[in-house]
Amino acid sequence: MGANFSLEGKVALVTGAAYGIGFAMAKGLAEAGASIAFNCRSKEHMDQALADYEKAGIKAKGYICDVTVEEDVQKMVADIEATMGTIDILVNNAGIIKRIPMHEMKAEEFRQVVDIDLNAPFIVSKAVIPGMMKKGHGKIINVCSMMSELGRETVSAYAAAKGGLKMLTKNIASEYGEYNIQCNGIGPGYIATPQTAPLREMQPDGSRHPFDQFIVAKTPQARWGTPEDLVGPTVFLASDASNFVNGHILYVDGGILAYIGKQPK
Ligand code: NAP
Ligand code: GCO
Repeated sequence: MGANFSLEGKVALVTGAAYGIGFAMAKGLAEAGASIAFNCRSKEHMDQALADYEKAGIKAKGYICDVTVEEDVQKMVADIEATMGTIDILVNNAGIIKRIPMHEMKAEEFRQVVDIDLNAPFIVSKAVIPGMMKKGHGKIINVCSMMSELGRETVSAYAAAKGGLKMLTKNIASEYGEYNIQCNGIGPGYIATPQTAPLREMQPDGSRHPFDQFIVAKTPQARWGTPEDLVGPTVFLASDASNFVNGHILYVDGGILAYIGKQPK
């Protein structure tokens, strides 16, 4: 094969990879050959994650570290560099959402979402970029969203943060391309994880949640995505196969952004 998708010998840090999308991405990177470091905030999630990685046959190094705390992130990155080597691949995956009508949202709640979903990718990228510059290569993948492009009711903070993350991606690509660092985004569509579980809850009458039905109708592939749907695109953007792809957002959405929607019957 002409393209090189192997991650043999690479060190990857995936933030928020205790479960959900981050876990699947980290597992996929490990299967392509990378050594994995990851973090999350809670000890309970960490214990479960370490057991899940072990069960998957992956030796992953876990850190309890909140991505919004710059000092802790700097310490985590320094420890990874000292014990595993320079970070070749960073996936800024950790994120939260708050679904609250904007006119009822407290400024503090808005700030918390922006802090985790936008300020933290800045903090973690800032921590790994010097090592990448020194080594002469690096891959940063920011986990964006449909809400990097679209709005909807109740997700003002999330959309503001993910729209900002799209532009941070383009700016990192612009600023560090000359150091052979590629920064791209992955924009997942609607993916079945704990974050979206409330949108898929069965109704008391046994019917599917209206939002669940709406998303299936809105997606040409007529289903929710799975975290595993994101693995191929992640490995591609982490590997030498994408060495001239920079500042791009790869939407992995089953076609949502291409589709005007089904005509009413
Ligand atoms: P999830 O199931 O809620 O998992 C989030 C992960 O991030 C957990 O491991 C969580 O662990 C960690 N985390 C949250 N805040 C953190 C912080 N401050 N510091 C460190 N770790 C933190 O979410 P997901 O659905 O997998 O989503 C992952 C990413 O994809 C997010 O950026 C999300 O916005 C984005 N996304 C999701 C979808 C979707 O449909 N699910 C679609 C597009 C984009 P702890 O709680 O232990 O910290
Ligand atoms: C929501 C969802 C989304 C998705 C995702 C779409 O409430 O609309 O949670 O925002 O999780 O980010 O790409």
